[in-house]
Amino acid sequence: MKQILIMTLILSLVLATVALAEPKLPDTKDAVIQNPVLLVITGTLDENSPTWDRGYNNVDAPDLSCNFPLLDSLDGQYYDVFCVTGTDDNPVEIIVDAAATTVGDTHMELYCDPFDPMNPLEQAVFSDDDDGEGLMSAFTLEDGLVLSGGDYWLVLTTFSSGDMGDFVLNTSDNVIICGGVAVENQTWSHLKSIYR
Ligand SMILES: [Ca+2]
Ligand SMILES: [Ca+2]
Repeated sequence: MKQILIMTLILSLVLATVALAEPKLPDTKDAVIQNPVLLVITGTLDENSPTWDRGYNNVDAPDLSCNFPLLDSLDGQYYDVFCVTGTDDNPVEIIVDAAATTVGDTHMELYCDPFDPMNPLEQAVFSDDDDGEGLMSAFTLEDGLVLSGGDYWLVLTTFSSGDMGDFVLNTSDNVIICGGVAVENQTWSHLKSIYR
């Protein structure tokens, strides 16, 4: 009887460990941007960045009703967040520029407004780990993500906690910063000061 109890305990611990671990799927996609780039978003993740407990789900189907099924994952990643919206009813592209990014393994989420980093599994529209070049993240044309319905919050974060570096996101020409700010010849810090 005692042996059965110990075996049950061990099995429970193994199952709990499995449930907490996010699977790293084989990297079968290496998307690069197809449409002209209008908006370039840059940033840095380091010890000055906020942290959150990001979710994940490798389903390639955005949910514009804000119920994308994010699952609990590893905790404590640095993140940055940007308000974006779409200018037409065509799918958008938001793709990490692998050549210009020094973060080793990016993760990207999109949320409806409001976005609450303390409740990272709520309000989600989409998520991606590795659909860009190598381990970079990408929302691709094939994903069918249309952002004409209002303001959304784009989160750029890392796969693991402690990862740092610079990142560059290219977006197709139908993505703008919330409020319709003209982006040409603007620095990102200036744009942030407008909507924050
Ligand atoms: Ca990744
Ligand atoms: Ca990839």
